[in-house]
Amino acid sequence: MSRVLATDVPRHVGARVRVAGWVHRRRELKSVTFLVLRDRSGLVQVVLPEPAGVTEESVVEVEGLVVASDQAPGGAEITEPAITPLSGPVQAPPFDLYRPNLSATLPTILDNAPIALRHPRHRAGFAITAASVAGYRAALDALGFTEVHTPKIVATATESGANVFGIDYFGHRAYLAQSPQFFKQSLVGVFERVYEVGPVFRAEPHDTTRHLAQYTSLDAELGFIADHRDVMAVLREAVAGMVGAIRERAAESVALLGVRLPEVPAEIPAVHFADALKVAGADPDEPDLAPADERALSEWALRTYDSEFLFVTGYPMRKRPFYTHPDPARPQYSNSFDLLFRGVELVTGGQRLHRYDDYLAVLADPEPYAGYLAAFRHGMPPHGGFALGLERWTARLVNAPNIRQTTLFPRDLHRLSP
Ligand code: AMO
Repeated sequence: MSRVLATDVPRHVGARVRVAGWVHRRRELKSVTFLVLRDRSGLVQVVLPEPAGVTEESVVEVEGLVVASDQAPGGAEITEPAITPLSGPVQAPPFDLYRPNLSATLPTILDNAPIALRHPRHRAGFAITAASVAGYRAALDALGFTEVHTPKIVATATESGANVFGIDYFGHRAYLAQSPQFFKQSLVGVFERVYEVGPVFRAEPHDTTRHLAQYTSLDAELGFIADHRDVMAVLREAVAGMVGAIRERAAESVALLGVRLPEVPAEIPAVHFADALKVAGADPDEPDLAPADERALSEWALRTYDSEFLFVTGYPMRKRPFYTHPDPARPQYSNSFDLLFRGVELVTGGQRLHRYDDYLAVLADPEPYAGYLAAFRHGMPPHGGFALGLERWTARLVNAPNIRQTTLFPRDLHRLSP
């Protein structure tokens, strides 16, 4: 008899089925025992006339008859079960997984991540993450992008030297990649349009609710652009694809968590950095936006444009990495952008320098960048790209106050395990 998923059981009323999963909850009453079984699809109730002899989180196979029941989740339950234990836990779980919410602090939850993640609400956030990535891939595939996989052990820092992890590489100094920036640019010279979904590493010395030492970066880079606005248009499609895929593939998780999915405007509103400072009431000489400014700008975009997304364009050149293309009309500003979503910076991107001589002009010592500059020696089109922080995205969607809640196994200043 082939295995039926828990949530499909109600479609088999009157028939015998075989299900398999974890004992989510065990309730022994005087003359009856209820087991709730959990598998990847959800929950199903099993009813026995005697004590079950299996503890919570035991892994079992159950064969039995499906009967309709108004009281059971999904409207049906399994009766007359034959239960085959596959493995028994050696220890009770550190918290009751059947309660609507885990009653434990975040550090305890993270210390016990392999078990805490089994909780339906915790798992649901990661189903939304997975759907988001599927939507990202589908949207960019449809726009002619090629998915690439680039090295994570690299010879030079890409963003700034400040937060790079150094490693010993066969006796040489090497680094964990802070971003696939140089590779994705080089690969525009090959494929014109590339994207990557992969880990990046930042030695973040600050303990914040939105920074990790390792996170998942959704990168893209495309050639033959007029300026950064062409990149912003692609990003809009990618984000719309992510929201669409969540709606299609993670509807149950969205419902379970009460997630309100955002509308992605056909054209996401944009404000220039100089105006953004005014809107946020910040000092006009500030070279960057503070987190409080980003929150103020998001509120303003919601009020003014009814949009939960806002582009801030034209950040000052002095705050952007060396590969950034200046705004030809106002060279102290750049052809770059951030995308704010629900009060935080979700994406950074922009147009890049694409002429070899422009790189020689901005790099004091081009020698360490020889590998990167090879592409530019041999002709590169005007190009640009962006990177979206995946864990931040899900955190904003599910309204998690801490990015660690939407990271399976977070890495930060204090945490390297599990
Ligand atoms: P940037 O460094 O701004 O840009 O990173 C892009 C996006 O990644 C997310 N992010 C983080 N998420 C979790 N923990 C961190 N420590 C962290 N740092 C950044 C944010 C951010 O918007 N190469 C450029 C991108 C480009 O221009 O294509 C870059 O890496 O959501």
